[in-house]
Amino acid sequence: MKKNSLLFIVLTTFILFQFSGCNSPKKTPVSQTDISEQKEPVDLEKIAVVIDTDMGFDDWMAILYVLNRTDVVVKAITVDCTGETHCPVGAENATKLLLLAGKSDIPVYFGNEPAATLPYQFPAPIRDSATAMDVPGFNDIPGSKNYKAGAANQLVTLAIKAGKKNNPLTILSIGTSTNIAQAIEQSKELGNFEDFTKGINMIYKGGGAVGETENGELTNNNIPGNLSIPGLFSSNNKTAAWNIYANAQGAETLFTSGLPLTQIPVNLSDQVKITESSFNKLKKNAKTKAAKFVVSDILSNVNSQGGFEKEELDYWDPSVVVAALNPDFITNKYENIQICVDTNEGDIHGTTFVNTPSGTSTTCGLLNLTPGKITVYTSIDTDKFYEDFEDVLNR
Ligand SMILES: [Ca+2]
Repeated sequence: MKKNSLLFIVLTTFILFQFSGCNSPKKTPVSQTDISEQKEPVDLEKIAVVIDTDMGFDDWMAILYVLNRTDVVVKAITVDCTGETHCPVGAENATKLLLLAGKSDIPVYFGNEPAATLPYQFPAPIRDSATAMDVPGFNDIPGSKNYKAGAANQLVTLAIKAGKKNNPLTILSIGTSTNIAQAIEQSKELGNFEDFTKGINMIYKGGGAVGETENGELTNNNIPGNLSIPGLFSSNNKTAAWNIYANAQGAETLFTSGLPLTQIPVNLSDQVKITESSFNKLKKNAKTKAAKFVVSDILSNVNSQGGFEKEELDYWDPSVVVAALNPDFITNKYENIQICVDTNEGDIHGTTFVNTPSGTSTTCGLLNLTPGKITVYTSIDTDKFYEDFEDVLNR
């Protein structure tokens, strides 16, 4: 943190000096590349991360947590415009979060909304609320224009660059798979998919759901989807979860790409509830701007759901990033799993199925399977989650 802040001050001073007027002495222009070369020694000590987010209320908390991790350097935030937020407002909101965290130097890029995804959008009130980001005090933070279109293109560029420096990226995917799927397609079209792959250490995909365990193996029995939201959305589809459902085709492109992948399904996220007691502890101990923002964020959502007695909120995306960055918190995981995504129309659209080794299920029969072996985290130590989440936010 200290090292990073110092670097930021040095860079900011340097950049301000560059633009401070014509009366500065003549000097050799220093390109953007030279600046990033200067960052190199610091970067190599840290986990290089890109946060791919759809800027929902839980994404905001997850982003602040990642930004506060002293062992992480966030290379970019890519905003997914197919999920909970609308763009480009979602990208501008990301710049406000960065300002709040004192990290305005991190670039923000936003993607697009493919026409094929329109029938599967998140409910309009959720998207409107995520876009308005009406957390008390937040909209007083000045917006910045430090964001651009072209999220997929930037993912390709950043990954190839990271691969060449032998410091491949960890991608925290907490929205739909739209940006990553487009990056995969673009790099294949340009013939540099191999270089793109070299630049990716691991993609942690938050979302989807897995069925019950039998004889120590995952099955497709009773998959706990999360599409139905009381008062907002009802569906006969009981097995799909939103991050996959909202762009099932994109998810399939990711899952079948062969890129290193760890799925963190809602089975894990649902274990970490936003309870009144955990909230009260967080509120009591909140010292930093980040922690105080998270307290306001939770409170405004709980109030809009009729209070703690009625709300059913989980730390969805925070649990994904905490799990991804603390593998020692994981209490149950399955390795070497093959998964397929249902992209057909119908009541199981967007469901992720496991290809059960016993072969009892033909669910994946006609669907495309992951060629590589993926890991699925299904359980987290919730006490460690609450403790770490609070500690890191207060750094
Ligand atoms: Ca999200």
